[in-house]
Amino acid sequence: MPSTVNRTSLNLLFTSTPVGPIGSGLGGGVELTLHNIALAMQQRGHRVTVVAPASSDLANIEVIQVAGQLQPTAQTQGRQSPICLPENAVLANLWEQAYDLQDEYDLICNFAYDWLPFYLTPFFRRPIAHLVSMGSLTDAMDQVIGQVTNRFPGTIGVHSQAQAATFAFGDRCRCLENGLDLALYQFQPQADSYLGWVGRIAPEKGIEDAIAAAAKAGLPLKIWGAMPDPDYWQTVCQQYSDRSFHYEGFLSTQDLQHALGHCTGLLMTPKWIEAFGNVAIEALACGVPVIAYRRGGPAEIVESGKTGWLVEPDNVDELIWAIDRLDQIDRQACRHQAEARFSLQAMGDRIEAWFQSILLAADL
Ligand code: HBI
Repeated sequence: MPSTVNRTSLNLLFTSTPVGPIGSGLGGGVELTLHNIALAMQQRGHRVTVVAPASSDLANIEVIQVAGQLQPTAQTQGRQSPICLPENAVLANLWEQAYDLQDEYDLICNFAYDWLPFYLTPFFRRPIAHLVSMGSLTDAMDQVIGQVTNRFPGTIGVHSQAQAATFAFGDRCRCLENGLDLALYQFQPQADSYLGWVGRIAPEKGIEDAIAAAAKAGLPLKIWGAMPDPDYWQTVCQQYSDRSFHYEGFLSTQDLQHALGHCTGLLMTPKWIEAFGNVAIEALACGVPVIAYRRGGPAEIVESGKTGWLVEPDNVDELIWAIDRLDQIDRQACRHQAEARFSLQAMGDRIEAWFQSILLAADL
C-alpha cells in the first residue's frame, strides 16, 4: 500500500449515526457535523462516501443507504444500561457494509455514539477515527471508548475540553471543536424583538429555563428543532400557560438561519454537558449574540461580553440579567468570531490534521 501520509487525496468512508436518517433531525447535531466535515474534506480534494440509514439525504455527497431498525438513543439509556441491538439493527448492517468496503478506503471516520463501532475497531484492516459526539453517558460506552484510546492512541476526537473532561481518558482525546459552511448563513445587522431557542426538544436541553427567562424579560421566544417526544412538549406547555413562546417547527438550515438571524439573542440552557453546541456557531454566523449557561461546549464558544454572555448554570435570574444587556454586544463581532474559528476551512484544517496523524501512526 503506497504511503498515504500527506497524500493529496484520501478516500474517506464516514459511518453515520444509527438513530435516524441524515436529514430527519433525529440524529441532532451529528447530522450537521457529518455533513459539514464531508464538505470540508471534499473542498480539499478528498473523496467522501457516507454509509447511513435508509432515507438519508445528503446533498452532493455519495450516500450508501442501509436498511434496518433504528437504534435507541444513548441519552435515554441509564449509566448501567446493557448494550442493546434491536432485531435487524441498522447499526449492525451499517458496520457489516463498512467491513465489506474497507479496503477501498484509506480511513474510516465513525460518527455513531454506539458500542459496536468501537468494539469492532481492532478487527478492521483500515484505521478508524471516532468522532465522539456527546459526553460520558453509560459505563459500557466509557469502557469501550477507553479500550480504543488505549489500543489506538489519538483516534478519539471530541468537540470540546468540557466534553473530554467527562471521560477518565479525556486528556488523551483530540479536541476538534466544530465548523459550518458559513456561506449558508447570512449576517443580519438588525434584530427583531424576539429571542430564539434551537435544539432537540428533550429534557437534557432545558427549554423550561429559556421559557421562564424570556417571559420574565418580556420578550417573545421562538423555538425551532426536532420534537422526538410530543408528550414531553405537552408537559412543558402545561407548565407555562402564558403563551409567550411558540414552537416554529424543525426547519432546514436555509430556513432556520433566516429566522434565527433576526433574533435579538439565542438562549442556550443545557442541563447536560453539551459536547459542543452547533446552534451557538449558527447564531454567531448570523450575527446573533448567544446567552449560554457556563456549562459544556457553549462555554468554550461564547466570549462573554464580546459575542454574548455566559451565566451561572440553571440561574434564570442571570439569564434575565444577560437578556437585558444584549444591546451591549456588537453583532458584527459575532460574525467575525464564526469566520475566524468555525468556518469549513478552519474546521477542515483541524480534521485533516487529525486524519493525517492517525494515518501516520498506523504507518500507512
Ligand atoms: N444515540 N445510540 C445513539 N447513537 C448516536 O449516534 C446518537 C445517539 N443520540 C444522540 C446523537 N447520536 C446525536 O444527536 C448527538 O450525538 C449530537
